[in-house]
Amino acid sequence: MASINDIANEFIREEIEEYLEQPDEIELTIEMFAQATPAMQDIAAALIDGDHHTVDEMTQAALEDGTEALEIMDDGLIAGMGVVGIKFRENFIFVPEVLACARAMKAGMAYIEPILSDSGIDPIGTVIMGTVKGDLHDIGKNLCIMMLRGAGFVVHDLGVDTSEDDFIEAVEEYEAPILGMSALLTTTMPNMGKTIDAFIDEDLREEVKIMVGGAPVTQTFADDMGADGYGKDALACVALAKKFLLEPDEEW
Ligand code: B12
Repeated sequence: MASINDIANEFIREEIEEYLEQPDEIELTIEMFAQATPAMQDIAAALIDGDHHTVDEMTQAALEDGTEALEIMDDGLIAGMGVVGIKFRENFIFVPEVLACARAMKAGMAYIEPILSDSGIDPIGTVIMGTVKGDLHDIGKNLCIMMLRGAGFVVHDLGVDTSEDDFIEAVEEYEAPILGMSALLTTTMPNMGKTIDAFIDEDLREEVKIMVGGAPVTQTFADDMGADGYGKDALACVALAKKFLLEPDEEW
């Protein structure tokens, strides 16, 4: 088991000591950062600090040094956002600070995106992705889109606050066999179920495989609302989309 002294970055050590209270979260966070390189820890620290200029420069430098885009995304950007999420939940920081962190995340993702989205292979299928109605969170959805494009999918991004009708229209217009919905709020999660019901009402449910995700979503919730699959992260999102395509008749 790693200890806090295995983390090279002093700012991150202080953040963990000052803001994290739940033992399991402390343990997981220490494990996560202890296995990350000092350069990735520095990116995470700058993101937690909401410093988009530094995240921008460090991401570029890490790529130039030969670090894999996926490592920067996981060990730098997503790891940093994990700490931001805990501080926000515990009311140590508020929306303006989180927006600064989200801006820093986007500054890093701007370099990662073209790399992860460039599959260099022929398109393998079409996916419609959007964040559900009432929900403005798009960072996780955008990561999924990046990874799907990198795996060879053509993705039509409907953005945030997407209504049931917009999802239906897009699936019909692009004849997409796969739809992915993202939700980050417990209050907007039911809109995934409402969208699935709308597909049933329009007699289109059999035409499309529906996957769902987002921090509060669980496999049980996905099953209860009648989704075809749930993915916990962007890699799982790609794996699901591939399964839907290759084995469309399987139960998920
Ligand atoms: C950044 C953030 C914001 C930013 C969003 C910026 C943006 N452009 O997205 C801002 C500041 C705007 C914001 C606003 C609000 N937020 Co907010 N936010 C967050 C925060 C800190 C991080 C979310 C994030 O980006 N995570 C990083 C990404 C990479 O993770 P992810 O989204 O989970 O995505 C991954 C997986 O879930 C999965 N995935 C995601 N989508 C999909 C889809 C499919 C199909 C699949 C298979 C997988 C998949 O793959 C992704 C990549 O690995 C979370 C905390 C948290 N723990 O999640 C709170 C959080 C979601 N927010 C919260 C709240 C309350 C709000 C506000 C209501 C605050 C307010 N008082 O105004 C508003 C709501 C605005 C709205 N109508 O949507 C709460 C929700 C609580 C709840 N029970 O519902 C949280 C949990 C914070 C908390 N209190 O703990 N927020």
